[in-house]
Amino acid sequence: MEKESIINQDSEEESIINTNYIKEKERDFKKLMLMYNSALKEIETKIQIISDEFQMLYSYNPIEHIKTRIKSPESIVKKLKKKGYPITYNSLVNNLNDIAGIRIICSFIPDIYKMVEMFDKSTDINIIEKKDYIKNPKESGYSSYHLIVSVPVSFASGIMDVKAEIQIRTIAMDFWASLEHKIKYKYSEELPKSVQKELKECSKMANNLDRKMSKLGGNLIEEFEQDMAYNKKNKEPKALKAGHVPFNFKKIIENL
Ligand code: 0O2
Repeated sequence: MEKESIINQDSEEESIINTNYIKEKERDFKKLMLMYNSALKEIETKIQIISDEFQMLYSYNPIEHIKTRIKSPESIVKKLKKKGYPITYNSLVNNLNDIAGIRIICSFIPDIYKMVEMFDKSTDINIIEKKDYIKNPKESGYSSYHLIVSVPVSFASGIMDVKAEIQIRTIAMDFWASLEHKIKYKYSEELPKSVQKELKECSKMANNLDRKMSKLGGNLIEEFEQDMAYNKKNKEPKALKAGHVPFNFKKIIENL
């Protein structure tokens, strides 16, 4: 099914540069939101499966919590205007990747990369773009790992690929980003330079805290994988760290 068929064709001339456009075409907007909401449900289920798989494989769940959101009409219009795109439904579908957003909060930094690896292996989620703002933080100090993805969603009228943005970050990164977002709201104009500087300082502090905690926590998943590789090579059990449950797929399959 063509993307345009779920929403009415709207010429660029027809567009009205304010939120009234969305209000006037409420029915189309509802259809769009149904599409993005369905994509969110699909992705959430997939993340839940990845999370269960982690729990089963490593007796460890790197996901602290998950948040989902659909961008508000005001925020959609603001972003389209900011980026100089036309305010139409076609433009919104084609130019914005984060109408549907999922945020995964992980415990430690290595967990984020392990999650990305799991998404890489997933055959149901198609990764369109990866943005590593952990290795390359934004000018503001913002860090997170972003994945722009698409998922096939089944509707009565056919299957459609819907785009979404997955933000993966630690608790410290989320703490900084959430508060920075709130602080930005206090100012109608651009943030004063002094505030920008202090926020950048705070992001460095959050980053140091993250790295220290990650060092203390160690790379729990990697350690477990190393233990497994050692066991395989030496054919004798190596003492596993607390919480690590020896896992033998072959044995489980044989006992089924
Ligand atoms: P909100 O509040 O989530 O609706 P681009 O690749 O530049 O064309 P885009 O979408 O600007 O497209 O990409 P980017 O910058 O990779 O990521 C966008 C989202 O990341 C933002 O969405 C925020 O959620 C988050 N983000 C990026 N930079 C910052 C920052 O400096 N501070 C905070 N707190 N969050 C940030 P929105 O739509 O801008 O906002």
